[in-house]
Amino acid sequence: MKKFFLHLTLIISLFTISAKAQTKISISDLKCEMLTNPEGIDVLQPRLSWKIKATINDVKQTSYQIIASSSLEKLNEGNGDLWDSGKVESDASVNVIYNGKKLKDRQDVYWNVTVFTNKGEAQSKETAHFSIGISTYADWKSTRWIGYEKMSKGDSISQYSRLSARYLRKEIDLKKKVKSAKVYIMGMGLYELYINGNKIGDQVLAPVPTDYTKNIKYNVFDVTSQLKEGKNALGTILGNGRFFTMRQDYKPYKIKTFGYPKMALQLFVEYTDGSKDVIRTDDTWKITTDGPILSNNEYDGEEYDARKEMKGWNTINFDDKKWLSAEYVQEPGGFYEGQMSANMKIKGEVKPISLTQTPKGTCILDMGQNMVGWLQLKVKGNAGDKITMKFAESLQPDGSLYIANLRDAKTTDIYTLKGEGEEVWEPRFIFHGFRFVEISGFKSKPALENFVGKVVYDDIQTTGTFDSSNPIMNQIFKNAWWGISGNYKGMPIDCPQRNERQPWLGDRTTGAYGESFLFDNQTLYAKWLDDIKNSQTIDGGIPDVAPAFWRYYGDNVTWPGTYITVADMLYQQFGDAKVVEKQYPYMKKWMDYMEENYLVDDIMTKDKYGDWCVPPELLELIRSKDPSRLTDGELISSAFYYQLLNIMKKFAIIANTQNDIKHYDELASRIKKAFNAKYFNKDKNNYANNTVTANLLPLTFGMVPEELKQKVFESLVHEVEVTKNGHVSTGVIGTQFLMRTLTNFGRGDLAFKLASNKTYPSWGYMVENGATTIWELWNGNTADPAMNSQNHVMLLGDLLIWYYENMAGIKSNPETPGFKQIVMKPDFNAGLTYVNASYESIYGTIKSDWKKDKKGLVWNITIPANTSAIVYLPTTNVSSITVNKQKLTQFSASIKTDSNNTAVTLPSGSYVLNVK
Ligand code: RAM
Repeated sequence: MKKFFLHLTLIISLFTISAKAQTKISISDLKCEMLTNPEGIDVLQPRLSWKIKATINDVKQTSYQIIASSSLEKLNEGNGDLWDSGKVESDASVNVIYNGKKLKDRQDVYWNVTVFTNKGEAQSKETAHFSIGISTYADWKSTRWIGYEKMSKGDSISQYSRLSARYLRKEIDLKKKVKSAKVYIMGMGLYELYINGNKIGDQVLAPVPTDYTKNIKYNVFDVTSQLKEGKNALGTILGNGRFFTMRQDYKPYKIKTFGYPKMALQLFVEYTDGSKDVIRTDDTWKITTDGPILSNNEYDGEEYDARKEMKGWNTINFDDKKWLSAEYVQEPGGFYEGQMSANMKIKGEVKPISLTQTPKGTCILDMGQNMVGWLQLKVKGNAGDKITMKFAESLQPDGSLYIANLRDAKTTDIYTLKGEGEEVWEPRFIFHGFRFVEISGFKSKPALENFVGKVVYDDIQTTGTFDSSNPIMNQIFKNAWWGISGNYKGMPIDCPQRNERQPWLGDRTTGAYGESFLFDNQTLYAKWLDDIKNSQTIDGGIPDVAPAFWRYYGDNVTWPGTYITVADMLYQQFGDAKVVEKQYPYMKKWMDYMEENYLVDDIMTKDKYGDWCVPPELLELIRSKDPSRLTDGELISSAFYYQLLNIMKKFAIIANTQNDIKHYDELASRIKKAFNAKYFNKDKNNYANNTVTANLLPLTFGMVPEELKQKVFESLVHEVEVTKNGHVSTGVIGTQFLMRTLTNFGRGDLAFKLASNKTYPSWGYMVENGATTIWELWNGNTADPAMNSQNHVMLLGDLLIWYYENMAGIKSNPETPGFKQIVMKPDFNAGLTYVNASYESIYGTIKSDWKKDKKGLVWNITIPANTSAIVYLPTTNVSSITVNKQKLTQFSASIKTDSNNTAVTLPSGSYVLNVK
């Protein structure tokens, strides 16, 4: 009797656990190759990922089963005609490689997954879908590139080149009922696509820019619902983007040009009876340059004459007799690739906060935020009235626009009215970086309601939130968010406002890593690494700007080295080993090239930018000339190269080229030796001229002999704390490591001082002086305008990494990349009294919310399902710690203490930790 009872209990409790679990576990996000646009995937073995969400603690995946089908019907029937993985015993829930039937070009794949966990099983609620792109050139061969390779009235090639947008159209007759249809478009530089008058997709400024002589991205859209049996109209508008870049014709040697805008498109239609049709660009398409977009140029702005609108141009039965036949034009030259990263989108709106009349009779509009995008205009008036909008980041003391720092960019949009009641307009092929707009042409004073700011950046998710007890740090975080997002333009650019806007490598060396906490930037940076690879010279050289729209092939370590550090970021933060394998041969080639050409007596002798943009001796300078502020270039390049060798050692294991390790190892120890011999001052325990950067680099990279580390650190601290009175003295190089190294060596309080400073030079000084983004220069409010953008992200250094890893305590364990295990070790004593932060990792949301007062510490944390965390509590008194109101000692067996902390490994779930 007794036995039976026991048995029964067991069954019941088992049953309750699994029944509970069934309702509490779900799979929220299914992802394939981390794509935003799941059409036109460019790999035949995509990686599949899913996130398990659970409201119960301690959920670990034990196995999974993926079903992939060629149609939704088949998938719903459980028929995995492409792939049924069977039940695979594995805890892998991210980057699982598709291993089913060989996928064909343009094939649709529908998939779902069932996960089995220690707490029950769950099936994905959503169905994921992707389609394969076009892998062969043969498929495109009979599709012709078309365009119009001449200038029209009003166009010019000059310092401020002008070119009117191209409008193209084609009517097609579909004889039968459409079952499915996909369109593949390469519209260079920028395109908008319409079918029967409707815009296809919500992307703007598409596609992402590349060096079009190397590779060209096509976009894919499912347009089944847009087409009907009978006549249909296809229409496109082509803008200049980075293709027609004849602007600044005074520097032809520097700025790469590609020619006039052009396009290639193919539309694949399948009818309900199974037959198929392909519509391709050819010379039966019609073209005109005589539309309303008179000029469109990223730097100078867009001009639009609404009187020239061609009503119905993108619908059927439009009279296009006056249009020309499209010309066959040359292919741009690059390979055709499916675009795997996000296009830009209008991601938000900003309402202006004030409108002030100027003595000139114009108005100054204040958006209240330095933003990137454009202004939507609402206006009533007569045909021919002109509204002019000039964009700038700040104002002069007299209230007029400050435009000196834009250099020769005109940043002006002009709208000419058609005079038909209320007219609403916004540009299509340009963007501006601005807070203020000077508006002229209104007959009477406009109202705030006439304008809306459109915030434009890559369509990627914001993944991080951060709030703390320090208002300055919180405002810096917001400014960083605006700066980073605004400079995501299908590639990371340096600034969005002046006549530059280039993807400079050195601005992102460590920045990309900090940014990855705020944005899901995986596909953006994976694409950028391809841009960098494609810009490599035959010898192995990597430029400072990639795509190399500006030709800077000067060779140095710090800017090109970003190629390697960004790959490392993708590995650490997203667990992306595939990107490392892919880029490895080219990274190695560059490392070898630098070694062969510039390593002399084990010192890397080539540097170009030094510690770029240190706070200068005079507030109006851009660059310091004072030798005591500058760090030796060869010291910087040697230390950096040493660090890159260490990353390459790790990569060699991932890429399975282990023979390289020995070489990297030997070279690294030679460089370390030569470096210490050359730069270490034995008598003073510091390096070279004792700048912060000179001491910081060898300390951070592990080049300082063990027994001297503490002494060198003391030299560094003395410089920061005493000589510089608790202020930064570093530029783009040193600032990348400053905050973490101070904290890791036990001076989190000094790092906190730097982060919360309001006096010059500091990030807080920017905030105090009205910055709503991050400046290019520490002295951005006083420096020479020749190089002084108010929206640059490079001086962030490692600040954001420090916010997350050291203040919130959200860090991926380097042993388990991609946050499979999280290290939660906030520095509770640095100076903050609370932090509330979250990060959406590839496994799910990580939260850290702590508060410290006289009564002790309360810390709420969330660890995503299928991960774990090592959690550090700032006490050695284990009995003072509770977890969910239970004594820690009763809660967990995996407790370790060191001289300051108690560490416990916790499985997934939400916990309230208390230290009394
Ligand atoms: C300037 C830009 C950029 C920087 C280069 C070296 O043109 O500000 O950010 O990387 O210089």
